[in-house]
Amino acid sequence: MNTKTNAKQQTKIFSLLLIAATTSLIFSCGSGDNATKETSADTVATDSYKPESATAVYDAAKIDANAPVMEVKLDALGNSMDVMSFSMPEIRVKAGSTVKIYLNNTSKDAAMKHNFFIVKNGTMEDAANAALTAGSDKNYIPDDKTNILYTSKILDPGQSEELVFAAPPVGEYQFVCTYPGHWQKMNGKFIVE
Ligand SMILES: [Cu+2]
Repeated sequence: MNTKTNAKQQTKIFSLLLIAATTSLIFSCGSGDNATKETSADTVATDSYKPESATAVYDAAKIDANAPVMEVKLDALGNSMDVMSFSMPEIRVKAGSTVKIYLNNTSKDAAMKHNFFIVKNGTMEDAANAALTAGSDKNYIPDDKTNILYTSKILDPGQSEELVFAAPPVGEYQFVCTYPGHWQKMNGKFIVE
């Protein structure tokens, strides 16, 4: 076999490989379930990964009885909209734990009703607007919870409540009161590490 023939054969093999690769690419790029079945196991695993899935499968009510409990004392402070605030700017909890927040509305003014939401980072204003639309009939809890991980009911002045929920997946979130007009002053970082 001389060098010339060898090179020709290599070109032929390369062309065949190229056709095979192109064919597999066409299958990979197909849409729908059928296309997914045609592809290799590796590709299926990649296709099934969705960035949203981490929180989409999160269920605050799914509490593991054996999980460590992290207790947090959080006060809603102030008797007017000018000075109202949460007592902590940041809450840190461990992933896999059960979170117990003792939320105490220390206010005395009738307008100082508060709640506690955990929302995806950067969505607290959207949550507050959606809560406003939901209104008092729905306890200021929006129907669409795409970006909302946890909601509490509204606490009247002087009321307190123990909020118990499973820690969300590792990440940075926001906690916020969505009672109308409160979100800008009543919010903080909720960090799961
Ligand atoms: Cu509030």
